[in-house]
Amino acid sequence: MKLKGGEVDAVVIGAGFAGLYAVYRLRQMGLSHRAFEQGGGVGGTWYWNRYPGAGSDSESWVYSFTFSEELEQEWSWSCRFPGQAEILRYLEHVADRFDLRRSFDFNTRVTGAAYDEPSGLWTIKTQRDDEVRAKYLITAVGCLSAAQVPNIPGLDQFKGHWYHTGQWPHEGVDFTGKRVGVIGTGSSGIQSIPVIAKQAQHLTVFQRTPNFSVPARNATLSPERVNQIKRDIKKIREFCRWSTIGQPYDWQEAEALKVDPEERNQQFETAWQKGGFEWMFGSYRDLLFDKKANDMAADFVREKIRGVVNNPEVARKLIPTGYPIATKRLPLDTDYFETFNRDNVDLVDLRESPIEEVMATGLRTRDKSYELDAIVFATGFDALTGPLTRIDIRGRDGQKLEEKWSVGARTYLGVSTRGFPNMFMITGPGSPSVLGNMPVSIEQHVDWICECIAHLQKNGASTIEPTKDAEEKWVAHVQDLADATLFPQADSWYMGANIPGKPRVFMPYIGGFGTYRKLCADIAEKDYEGFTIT
Ligand code: NA7
Repeated sequence: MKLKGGEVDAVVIGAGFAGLYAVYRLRQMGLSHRAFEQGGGVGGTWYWNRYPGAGSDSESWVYSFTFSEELEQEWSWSCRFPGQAEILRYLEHVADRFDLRRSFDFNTRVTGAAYDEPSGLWTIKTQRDDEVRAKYLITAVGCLSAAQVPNIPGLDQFKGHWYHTGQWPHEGVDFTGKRVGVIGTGSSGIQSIPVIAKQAQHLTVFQRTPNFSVPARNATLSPERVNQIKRDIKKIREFCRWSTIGQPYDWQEAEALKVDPEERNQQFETAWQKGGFEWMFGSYRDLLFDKKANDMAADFVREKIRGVVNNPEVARKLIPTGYPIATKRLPLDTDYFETFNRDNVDLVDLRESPIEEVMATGLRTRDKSYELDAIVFATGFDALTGPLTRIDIRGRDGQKLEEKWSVGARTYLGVSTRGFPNMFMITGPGSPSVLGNMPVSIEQHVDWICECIAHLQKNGASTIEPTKDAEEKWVAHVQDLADATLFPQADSWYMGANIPGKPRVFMPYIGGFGTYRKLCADIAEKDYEGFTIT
């Protein structure tokens, strides 16, 4: 076994937004550290998700770091919702500007991390047989990084090429003249389908659950708009930090059920024309709590779909029913529903006719065979827990994280889990993370973790971990908050429902970014209430 790194204060896993900022802060604190990244470069999500149409659904000027005023003022975004290439360029710029790359070993997958009780150190191992010991283990592995390819019989016989959106070839894929099948209509499917349709000879969309989607209305930013944003950025950022989903807007005081129908429709329509998440999350405050209110928003979108899709039978198949709007992650789109009016696009409803097998030449559902040259799996991820349980993480007494979480993720604040001392999870399950603007969540977590580590170092403490009581209460609290909403009514990846056999538990904290931020700060203030520090 090579002892490449020896012993350091902290090991960071991942080089996305979270890993980059964690390394930046650790360096500032003067703590020795090593960081590992499976990919060949920085970027995390934006390194891997290179599928056509991939991009952020948060506005560019808030989907970025706030820790450096210079960085914020120097960097200019080209448009409202930046694409993958631009975000990756940004993260590469951040890595270079702050000289962060030298902390990372790239192309290095962490395979395991084990806590050693006598020494109080973690031993981290990689697929290259590196071994490094660290007092603190910081996971920056992302929430949606464990790609999920469904186990469809026959995939190995397929003679064409197949791809998962989250593991897209770096050289790109040319679908010109090809018959392409896309499986999945979540955000990745909805972003990629319109782009693939324009290139492919023919596109067949295999849809299991129809999705609601709101127009993004992406647009380039004029120099005047960029300057205005830069002038106001401090105020905008502060608003995001304390808002419900880390965005520059929030729920209104008004409730859908209490305003008159004309006013309500007018408001929905105005926001629809503006585009973006604000249509939902800057709207009536009862939309995710009251089914009747939610139905009003859902019906508005259903009507829009009917209005756009020419063929009524196709429209019927595309119209979501059976779950409240936005309880599955709401996608933003550019001409998604319009794409089904193209002559070269067909829709297959898998609820009527499920996929039975992949053949050498395509795909067969119960009723029909489809000849395909390429298959795109836009089938999502083992969200939140997957990126962590795919690493062999073992805490006290050799307990496996995967085993501990076999009944559902158990954390305190989504940042720590009992039995795994000094392990900090950036945006882990039980934190708000995926319910809003990720960089806002990430910065808050990294800052909190680093301040916690500084506190431990200052006090000569050797370990920190949650008490049994605090963890149990947090798990129950996360569940109670979710149960007060409509979210548990959908088979979503928030609920683990997309992974066969995964416990059906709502994973993120839904009490709001601002509330959570305050809670974390109060806990730190009260000498890390709910944690045992030795
Ligand atoms: P999602 O949102 O999990 O979407 C996956 C899609 O793939 C969804 O439509 C699924 O249908 C479908 N799916 C999954 N497994 C199958 C099988 N076995 N057969 C047919 N269809 C299937 O993943 P995305 O990558 O689009 O988005 C992930 C997040 O990334 C996104 O929410 C943003 O936060 C960024 P289902 O709805 O489960 O019936």
